[in-house]
Order: sequence, then structure tokens, then C-alpha cells
Amino acid sequence: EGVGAQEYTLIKMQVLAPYPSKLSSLKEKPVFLVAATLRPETMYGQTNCWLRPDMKYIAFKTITGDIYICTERAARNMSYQGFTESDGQLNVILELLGEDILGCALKAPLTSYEKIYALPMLTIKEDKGTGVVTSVPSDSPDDYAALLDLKKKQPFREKYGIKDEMVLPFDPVPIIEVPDIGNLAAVTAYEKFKIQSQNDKEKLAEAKDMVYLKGFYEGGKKIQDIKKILQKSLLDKCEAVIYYE
Ligand code: A2H
Repeated sequence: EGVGAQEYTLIKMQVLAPYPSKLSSLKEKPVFLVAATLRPETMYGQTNCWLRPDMKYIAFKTITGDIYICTERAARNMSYQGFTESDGQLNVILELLGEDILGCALKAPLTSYEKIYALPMLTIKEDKGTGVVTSVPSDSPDDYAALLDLKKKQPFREKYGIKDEMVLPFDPVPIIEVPDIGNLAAVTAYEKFKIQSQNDKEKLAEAKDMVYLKGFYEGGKKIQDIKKILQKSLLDKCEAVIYYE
């Protein structure tokens, strides 16, 4: 906070009817899972949204009448950034756990999939972003590892009530050509470092070093320009907002 504040693009993913029973009191109202990302230029490649099953989230009403779902910590920050009627005032409508709404269908901006689903990721941190993460398995090794865990492990899907059709049809979408790595950089890195699961912390760190370095710096000015252009177009369409922390 303050000095060194990080700017995120908050991607609004609209919950589609029928709402999960936990959200039944919000029927008729526009409800969004809001995911903080540093990479708005990759949103073409979204395949799902991540929630942590055991983490607490809230639903709160924003000044535009939209209802956002995220951690209370993030909502408090938003209440000081013009998201609510008055500074620091937060209208909490509902408290929930990630597992309460896993499997809900979402409409997400730019992705080529008509609907995507909220799926479990166990490594989401409570003290970063909104606790809601958008998944781009072509360019994020964490996302690819977590998606493969669900694809490979039927019991893992079953544990959280995730149906096959929420996972199996969704594959990484090539969007960005990274020099020497190709257009599915996260997949290449996952295989190179022989990652086994989303819990393979050290290998995932190596994979991320490789992918992000190449993606950001060798992608260079082109990527920086495209990032700003895509962010602006998402903001203009009210499909995203800016959030700082
Ligand atoms: B990024 P930084 Cl394609 N817990 O978005 C774990 N990870 C979180 C999180 C949380 N609470 N909140 C956000 N994130 C992820 C896209 C992406 C991201 C790509 C490539 C790299 C990348 C799709 N997932 O991040 O600590 C989100 O994933 C590289 C770091 O603030 C968010 O951007 O630097 C990023 O981490 C924010 O991490």
C-alpha cells in the first residue's frame, strides 16, 4: 500500500444462471467473480476461474449495483478506491467459502470458450489480489499445473463436485509466441521441469522464472503496448476495472 502500490486489472467474470444455491438470494442481480491479473493481454486464453475451497470470500454491493465476490481484505481496499457509495463503507451481503460456489458457470471477457467454470486451486494466497484468480494455462505454469491436476485426477474432481465437462473440454489456447519457448510457454516449461502437480513449489518457481522472463522482456515493447490497449478496451466495455494494493 502507498508507495509501491501494484496496479491490477480486475477481470469481471459474470456468474451465469442458475446460480449455486448459496447465491440464491442474489437471483436476478448481476454477480461477478473478480480476478486480479497482471496480464490482461492473455485473457483470450482463459479456460476457467480459480477459487480456494477453504478460503472465505464475501459478496458485496458496488456503487454501480453490481455484486462482486472476492476476499473481504480486497473488498475493504476497494471501498477506499471508489467502488462503494462512500469511502471505507462496505455493504457485505453474504459470506461464503470457495467450495460453496465451485462449479458455477461464468461468462468471461475475450475467452474463446462460451462459458467457463469456477474450479479449485489449493495454492491461492489470502493476502494477494482478490483471492479469485483467472486461469490462463497457456502462459501461467501455476494455472497449467492446477488444470492438469484436475484433468488427471478424477478423485480430485469428485472431491469438489466438479463434473468432467467443466474440465476435460478445456485446453490451453495459444496466444503469445514467446521466443525459444513457443506459443504454449507454460506447457513447455511444465514439461521441461517435469512438474507433477500444483504443489511442486520449487519446480514451478523455475518454470515461472523461465516463462515470465522471456514473456515480459523479450516480448518487449510489443507486449507492453498490447497490455495497455487490451486493458483500455476491457475498461471501456465495463468488463474490467483497475484495482490497487
Ligand atoms: B496472473 P503478483 Cl497468464 N494467489 O494472471 C496466487 N496467485 C494469485 C493471486 C493469489 N491470491 N492473485 C493473483 N494471482 C496470480 C494471469 C497470469 C498471471 C499469467 C501469467 C503470469 C501471472 C493468469 N493467471 O502472474 O504477486 C495472477 O496470475 C505472474 C506473477 O502480484 C496474477 O496475474 O506479482 C499474479 O498472480 C499476481 O501476482
